[in-house]
Amino acid sequence: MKIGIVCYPTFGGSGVVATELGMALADNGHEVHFITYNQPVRLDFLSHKLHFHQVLIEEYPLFQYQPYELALSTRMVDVVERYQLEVLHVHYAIPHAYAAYMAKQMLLEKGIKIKVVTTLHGTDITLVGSHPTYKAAVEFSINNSDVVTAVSNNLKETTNQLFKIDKAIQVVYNFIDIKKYDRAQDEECKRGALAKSNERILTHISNFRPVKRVEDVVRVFYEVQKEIPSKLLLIGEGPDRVLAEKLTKKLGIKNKVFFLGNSTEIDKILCYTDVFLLPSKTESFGLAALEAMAAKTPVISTNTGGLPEVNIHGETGFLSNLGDVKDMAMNAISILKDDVVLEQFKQRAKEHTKKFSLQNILPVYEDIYKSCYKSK
Ligand code: GMT
Repeated sequence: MKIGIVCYPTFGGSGVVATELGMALADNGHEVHFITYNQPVRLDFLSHKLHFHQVLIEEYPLFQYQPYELALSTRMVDVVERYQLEVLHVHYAIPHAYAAYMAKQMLLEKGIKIKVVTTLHGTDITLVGSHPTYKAAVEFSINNSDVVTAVSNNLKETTNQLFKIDKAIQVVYNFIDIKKYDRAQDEECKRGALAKSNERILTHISNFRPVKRVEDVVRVFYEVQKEIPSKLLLIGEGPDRVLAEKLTKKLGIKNKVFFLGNSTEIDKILCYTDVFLLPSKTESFGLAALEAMAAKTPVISTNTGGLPEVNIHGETGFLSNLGDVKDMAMNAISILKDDVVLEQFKQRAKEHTKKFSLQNILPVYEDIYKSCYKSK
């Protein structure tokens, strides 16, 4: 099939999922066209099956805000027509689903039919999409997509609570290429560069937005390091990084915390990790937690949003109430203090990721595209 993928090309989970999906589809013989404003960060190769079409914005002084949706839908029309695409799969509703609807209408005028699949990722519904500024447009573009998917049951329920949705939302879990993480584990893991042999390593990866509660990460670690010799790795960039840095100074643990910035080698970093921390305010799925588990890392997280569908309490890690730093620290210590317990959690975390393997989820998306094609 010929599939167009529209996403944010950044380190955010929706862009990562879209990019991994596109690469896997191309590997399976489909022709995939990414339509984004930059080459997606995880798109590490292009081929005759994998294309990238940049959305360029004309700066014009009249506009306080450049009309990105117009440029995006125009580019979609152009690429669909030129490469005879059959499906447009847009990740993150805002503004992609809306732009795809416009592209679909413009193409119809030309006698070209295209199907639109919209995947809801989380903040496009919970934090941004339901805001009165966008709500009507988001609701309209969800209802006018041919197929709508959500990355967890919780996100599906939340979408139906927040919007008047008149079509069935299909849950398709996020997925992971487990083999990639196995390869990183097999290679030499240069853990010694970051911690002494008796120290445990805790890691957090995110975009450092307020929803991630990075200060809670630091506070949990503060409690843990009192009992267990350990180091904290913080991966990613974002507005709350400064707050986290300040807090490490205030708590006197600056020399035990490493801020490593954004990375395209998450699999390699995770191979050092003993416990992954994700104390988010909400998380529709928690792709970072799944990536950690694929690298045999138990997860200490909140019990919000879709996290209980990914992290199983007492099995792959632990879930705590939002903000309950003491409970999260106690749970982390209970895993980290004993080699045997740690190994059991590691094994179970890894085992659980099979449910979310690329092999299981890719055919679900392929069936969705096929169903669109049949109903053309
Ligand atoms: O986590 C973020 O803030 C980024 C955001 C995105 O869309 O890139 O992540 C959302 O989508 C991910 C992929 O489906 C999910 O794993 C994240 O849980 C979700 N984030 C939130 O719901 C806060």
